[in-house]
Amino acid sequence: QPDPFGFVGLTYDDVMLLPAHTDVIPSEAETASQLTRRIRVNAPLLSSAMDTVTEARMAIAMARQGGLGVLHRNLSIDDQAEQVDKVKRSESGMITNPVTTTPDATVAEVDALCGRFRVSGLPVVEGDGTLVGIITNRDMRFVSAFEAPTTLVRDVMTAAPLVTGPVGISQDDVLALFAQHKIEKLPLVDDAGRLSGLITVKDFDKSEKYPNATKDAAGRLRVGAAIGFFGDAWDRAGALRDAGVDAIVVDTANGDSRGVLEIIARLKADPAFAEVDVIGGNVASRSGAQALIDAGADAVKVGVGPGSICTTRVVAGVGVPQVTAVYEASLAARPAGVPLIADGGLQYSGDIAKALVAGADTVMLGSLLAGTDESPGDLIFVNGKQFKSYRGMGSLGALQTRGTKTSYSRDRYFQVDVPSDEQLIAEGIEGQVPYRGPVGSVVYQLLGGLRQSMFYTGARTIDELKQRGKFVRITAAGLKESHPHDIQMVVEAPNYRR
Ligand code: RVP
Repeated sequence: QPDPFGFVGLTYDDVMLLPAHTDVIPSEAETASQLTRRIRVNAPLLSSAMDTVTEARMAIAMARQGGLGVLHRNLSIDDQAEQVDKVKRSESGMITNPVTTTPDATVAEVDALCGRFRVSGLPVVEGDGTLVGIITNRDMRFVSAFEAPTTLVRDVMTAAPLVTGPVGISQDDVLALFAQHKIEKLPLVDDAGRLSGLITVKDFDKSEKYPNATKDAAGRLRVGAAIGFFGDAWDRAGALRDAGVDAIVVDTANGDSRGVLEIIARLKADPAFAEVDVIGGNVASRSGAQALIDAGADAVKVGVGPGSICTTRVVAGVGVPQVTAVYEASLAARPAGVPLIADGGLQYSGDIAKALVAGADTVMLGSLLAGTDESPGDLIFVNGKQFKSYRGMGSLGALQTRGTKTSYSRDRYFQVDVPSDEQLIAEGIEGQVPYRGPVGSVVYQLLGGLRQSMFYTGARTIDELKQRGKFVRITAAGLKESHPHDIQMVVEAPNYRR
């Protein structure tokens, strides 16, 4: 290296965006951006694949807000696939593969299924899939808890002939049938009378409530899920695909490595995964991004060490401050037309615009979302204040949690051959973050902040922001001036915490 100290690494707190002439007001700014080569999102926000951040509930909330959740992989393959399934079933124009029951099941069994999938009723089918009835709350209302285990579905269901629709029915026709027959569920059947889908009134309500939701072509919420590269990672990828995952994230601390590049290339070459986008990471250099692009990644995730819970930069002494890392990676990604995800290290809404101007297309958030209602885990009370726990996937606790015998958080840090738990080298810590209420209000503030950035820089779209945005480098004095100073805060702001 000819000039080892000439290469300076900068992060969010080192830079500021310059104001520029504007004729855009914040409410006109459009926040849609490219997540992968094929997937577009209305909000450029992802939730981290961490066991204190993203399970089905978070993924549903993020997709409804127009972003995307990436399900963590510190759990068994079946459990992770079930989480994908939950998201895909949660809201849909049409449920293509509805949960069903049979005439000989008991009301107690139906009740259990309804609870598990959070639905209020089930179509009843016979062996070959022929629709013979429907059973909903209305049919079960007068069956007591004592009778439920012995009462058969056939005796209480609403039996055929039912109001049904053909596959491909239009939204307007569905609404007309709901109104005309005062029903809330419309089973769809093929010419032979076999059940081929279900549309519920609840899904229409939700579509109106979440107009920006990230949805697939069938109207189902989109979801991402993490895999590793070691052991049964390939089986995990297959199970996630079968459950309907939209994007697989090969989620490691060092994406520019043989195992990661190989599994990405294998996924991209296999026609069985043609419908699934593959995101690779993490890297923090131009050459690292180029390696993932050459392997075929549909998006590249950037970040080595910026995470709030991450100790890689002190334990290993390795990493690149995040704004420089994103910029360097963009030198490879932009000419290739591959979107970049800036992962970790964001503390305030203003950091989103900085990441996008540096070259990212979306950002991934851990600590900013870990304190919300939708993250896994309970509220913790300390001195009357509310917190939720948050830990790095490289923390000792996370490394010791096994997803399956051969795939777990450990391969994120390439420590699959460590003989005992005592010999693990942690690269993260365990802690807690302040409780922040529902994801909806956090995302609202984050997107609101981004719209203000777009207003100040005169950008109507994210593309314009990326083109027009210009940086100024600031000093420690500048940073001090940027934050509130010479005052004691007495009222909590919804979007600012020191
Ligand atoms: P942050 O948003 O700053 O909390 O960072 C979250 C990111 O940190 C994750 O998306 C992931 O890339 C990274 N991470 C997760 N675990 C660890 C660790 O234990 N070092 N780092």
